[in-house]
Amino acid sequence: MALADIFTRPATGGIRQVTPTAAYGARPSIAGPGMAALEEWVDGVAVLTKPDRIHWVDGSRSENEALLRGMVDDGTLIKLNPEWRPGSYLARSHPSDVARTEGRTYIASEAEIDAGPTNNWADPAEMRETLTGIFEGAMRGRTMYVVPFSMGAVGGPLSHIGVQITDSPYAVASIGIMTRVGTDVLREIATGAAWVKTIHSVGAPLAPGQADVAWPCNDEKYIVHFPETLEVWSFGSGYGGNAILAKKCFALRIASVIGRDEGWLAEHMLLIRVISPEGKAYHVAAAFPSACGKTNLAMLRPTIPGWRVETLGDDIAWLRPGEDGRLWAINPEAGFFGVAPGTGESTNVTAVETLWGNTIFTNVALRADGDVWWEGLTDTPPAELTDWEGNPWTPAMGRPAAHPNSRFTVSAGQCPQIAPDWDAPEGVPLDAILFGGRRATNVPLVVEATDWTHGVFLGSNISSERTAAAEGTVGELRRDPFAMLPFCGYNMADYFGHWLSVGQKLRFDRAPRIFQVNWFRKGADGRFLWPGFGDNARVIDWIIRRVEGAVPAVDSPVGRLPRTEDLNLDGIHVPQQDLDELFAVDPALWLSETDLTEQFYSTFEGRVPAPLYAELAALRYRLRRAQG
Ligand code: GTP
Ligand code: SPV
Ligand code: MN
Repeated sequence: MALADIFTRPATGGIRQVTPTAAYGARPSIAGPGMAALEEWVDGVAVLTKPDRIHWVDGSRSENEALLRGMVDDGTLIKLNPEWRPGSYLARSHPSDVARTEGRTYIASEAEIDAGPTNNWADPAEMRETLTGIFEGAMRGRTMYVVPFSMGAVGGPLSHIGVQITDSPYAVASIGIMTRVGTDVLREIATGAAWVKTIHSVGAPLAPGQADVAWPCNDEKYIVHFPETLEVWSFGSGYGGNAILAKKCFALRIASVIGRDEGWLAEHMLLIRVISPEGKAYHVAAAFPSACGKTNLAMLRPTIPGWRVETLGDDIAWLRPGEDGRLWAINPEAGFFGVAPGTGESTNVTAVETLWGNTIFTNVALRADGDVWWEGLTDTPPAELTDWEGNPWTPAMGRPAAHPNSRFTVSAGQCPQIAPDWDAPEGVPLDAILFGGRRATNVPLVVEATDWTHGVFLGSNISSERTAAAEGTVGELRRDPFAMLPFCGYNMADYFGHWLSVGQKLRFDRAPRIFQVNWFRKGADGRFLWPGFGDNARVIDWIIRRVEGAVPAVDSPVGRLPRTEDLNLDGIHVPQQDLDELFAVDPALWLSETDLTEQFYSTFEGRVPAPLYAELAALRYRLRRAQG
């Protein structure tokens, strides 16, 4: 049967084909005009994938406990020692399934140009054929879970609903932490709320009597988005953004398309409230590429007295112009799926405290006492360790005990500095937006954009050294505009244009100010020039004072820089030479960056908005003038 048939088949047909199997179990007893379409879709997917059982997830505590118990019994999860880490588990993935697979991630839009040169495009009709083939019988021997979830508070004005069908109980438990799951979402669907269809299979059907493995997956992977029909189909991977479809697939790739059509933005951004020594609150969103410091900044503990930060979100923000001319933001998620390595008392003590219990760890190392460890949690590793692959480990082996993209999954509510109103449906009004990346050279610690258009130009030019969060060579520089390169569901040039148009809906004096930051600039000796982490509050402090118009800035060819005397450096020692290097703008090197920008823009074949070309020309003019 072709997938198209599944969606057009009359409800009665689907139900007749599926319900006779008693093992498929009870449907939810919620009635309403929206339920028929949901049940028909679920039935259709069951007909295609042929699971042994269907489980409608209600989001209850007892259900979650049963799910976790089942995964411990079958070896999917290791229960950690409750004395150290109550309610917590370790999952070890297959060594081939450890990060998002961007090469296997597709945008299947009707027209290729709508995916754009930065996405893998697939013809939707052909892709449906392919997916029909590989999903055929893919859930044999397994339970198919139906997980209704809400991104944003259930029923909130900026929120959106999805349903994920999955044969991975690990994904179900993760979605339960990362989103709002359960019966109240189903009630919204029943009353007719729109919802997005997402289907996931690890792609490892079981023959009768065949024993399962701890981490089923398939060498062949497909992570496919249908932007016109608002669907996601993911096959073959159980890991992170490949499997928790609410996150990158829905809340970024699909939501960016919905946002384009409805006049808002779905962004790869953390969200914080910064409270000044005077007690005034500001809201800041920041887009950094994967594994470039969002979770860390989201949980910032300022090292300068008087300042406080409350966490609102650590990975995704949805931004919408309000009637008041401000840009309002929500964090659509409900948990953190954070990078473990590098998370320790000296870098992100808030994360360490958040992880006290009720956490699913994936691919970290296991201590002899049944607790977990990863590089950077403590300076020296504990005596006896089992590495992320389950083998005995010693430092002498010369490789990390935890996988570089090992992660923790934990509820936002467990964060000790979570904002009390973090899940307020209406969100918060933004005062500043930061763009950043991991740049050892060229990019100053902080630069202020001269206006919205210049800010969009800065965002479109973000590039960053690759990290372990996706496949590819770590350290290699790549362009990652708005930190959205792997997450924009449509043509990136149109996305730049959409950013410009959102700016026009804001009141000029109420739009957030835009800044570029770079915590990762290195000296000739290879060490970071800036202490980073809690000391990033010193940069935020300058940004807030700029928002208040309290300090002047220095014009440079690339944007406005702080006067050194305006940076609060009390209590740390950054040598003058390092400061000079942190803010140095080398016109020759920047001119070669502008060539890269031109090259990059040209890949969009005339679609990049003219105002950004004008910014590029103006930047070149300023750089040449600075060169003398
Ligand atoms: P994703 O969840 O993949 O989107 O990553 P993220 O952007 O949330 O990155 P995260 O905050 O987890 O940081 C990734 C790595 O960068 C960790 O190893 C951190 O220790 C390191 N890092 C974060 N902030 C800083 C900083 O200010 N300076 C330096 N040198 N490293 C940092
Ligand atoms: C990222 O890679 O940006 C992540 C992890 O936040 S994942 O959910 O796997 O995309
Ligand atoms: Mn991310």
